[in-house]
Amino acid sequence: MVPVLGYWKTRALCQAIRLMLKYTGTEYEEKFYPVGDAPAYDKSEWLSVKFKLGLAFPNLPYYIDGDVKISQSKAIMRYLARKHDLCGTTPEEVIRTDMLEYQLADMQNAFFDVTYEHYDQKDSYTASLPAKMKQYSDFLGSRPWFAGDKLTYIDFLAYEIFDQHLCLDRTCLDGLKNLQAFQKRFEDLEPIRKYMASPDFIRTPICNKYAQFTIAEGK
Ligand SMILES: N[C@@H](CCC(=O)N[C@@H](CS)C(=O)NCC(=O)O)C(=O)O
Repeated sequence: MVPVLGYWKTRALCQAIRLMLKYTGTEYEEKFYPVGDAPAYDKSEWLSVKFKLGLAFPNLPYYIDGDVKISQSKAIMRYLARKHDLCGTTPEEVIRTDMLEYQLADMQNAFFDVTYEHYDQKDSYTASLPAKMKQYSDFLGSRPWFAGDKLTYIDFLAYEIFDQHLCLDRTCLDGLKNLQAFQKRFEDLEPIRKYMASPDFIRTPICNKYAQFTIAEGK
């Protein structure tokens, strides 16, 4: 049986996992849980199985690979990274991936806070982005990838979170040439290029139906 990835049919927390699965050529099945229309946003298909899948902490996304049952998006990414040698190896690389994982997770939470709960704060949020993005730019410096010379799982997360931010504010990487080059370098990875050109690729929506942000406002 191939592994199963369960999530909504959105990018949100799952897309970086999909990118890793496609990059590593992993065969998997994707289980998309539908969400009904407003005002009820019926999630009964997910809720009817949520506590029956054997997950210790039932949530979406989940990844079930035989006896291995994982929730928490970053734990799924680390599992795949260990399997496919996409972890940092030197102490410096490990510190860089650890630090960036938590930094990006904070940023992802802030993005969802604005897009789902406080869209009235969008302008102040986007105004704060140049300073935040400059920190990532300085951290990357002249390295090709965030850990150093080698691609790691953290690059999948960074690429995806930067791209989601570009959809919210297409100017947020302006002037940051190394981050723009990083995004392009990632998109040019052969399996990623193929995936993005395939009908399987989910470009939109980023957020679920009940978010206040819609992709129409992005690119
Ligand atoms: N920290 C968790 C957050 C998971 C989460 O909030 N999942 C949302 C989707 S973005 C959800 O709808 N979960 C289903 C549920 O709460 O039943 C992760 O990174 O996986």
